[in-house]
Amino acid sequence: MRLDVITIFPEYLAPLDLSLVGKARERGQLDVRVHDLRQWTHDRHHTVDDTPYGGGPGMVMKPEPWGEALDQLLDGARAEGRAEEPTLVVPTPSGAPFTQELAVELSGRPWLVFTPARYEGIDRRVVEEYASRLNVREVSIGDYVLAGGEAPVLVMVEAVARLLPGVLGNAESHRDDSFAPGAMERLLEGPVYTKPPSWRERDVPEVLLSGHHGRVARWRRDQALARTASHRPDLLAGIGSAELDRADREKLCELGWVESDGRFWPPGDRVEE
Ligand code: 6GU
Repeated sequence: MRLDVITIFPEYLAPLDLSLVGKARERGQLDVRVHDLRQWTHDRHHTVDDTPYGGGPGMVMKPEPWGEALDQLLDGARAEGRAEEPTLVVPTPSGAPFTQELAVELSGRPWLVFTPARYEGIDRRVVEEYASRLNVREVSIGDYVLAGGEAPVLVMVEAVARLLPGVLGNAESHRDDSFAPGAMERLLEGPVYTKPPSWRERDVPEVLLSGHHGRVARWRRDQALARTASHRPDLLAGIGSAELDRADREKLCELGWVESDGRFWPPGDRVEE
């Protein structure tokens, strides 16, 4: 997979040399290219921003450097005989949520171009221009505001890279991911333990030492249900009883959830008359 990042802070992307992404690059599984947007400016001050039309606070990124940068990447690839067009990923707090589902979709593309912005964002015409020719995704990583899109790019690249074939040591590692798509496997992962069996008088739960695979699996599922019910009740609310086995239903009842019309609802959610 090829990844391009166009930014006014190329140094911000230095972590892409490290760890999982860095190793994938060394192995040739990822071709990452970080570009300084200012190389596509032509004035002495390498200006990338200007005041917003219509007034208001802050500055807006000018369209011309982005246009020249993107055109050069696209033309260069065409000249090299690359058949595929990139997917353009535009980080913005007003984008659609970045989810595991989107990470999976992006991991199936041959080429992603990220355009992290600073200031109040990029002149709207840039997205319009490229959306007429490319697959463009405007994406937010959560409901909070960051100073720029570089940290979101690091987040998204890590989420995508670990899904590429051969990047994680073993493909099994994806299977239990919280949020990995799959029948009802939208539970948060429960706690994990390793040696020693007792640390500061805190013991590893007995069942994990028991060697009973069935009991271990049931315990883990109960922990996942409890954690999801507590931290992300939205993931469970309205879940159909048919997706739950008897022990799941008992666990949810124990946690105060209420079954009504074949669905489960959080404690305190009034069932309307
Ligand atoms: Cl993608 N950018 C910025 N600036 N803030 C964000 C974000 C993106 N996602 C959440 N907050």
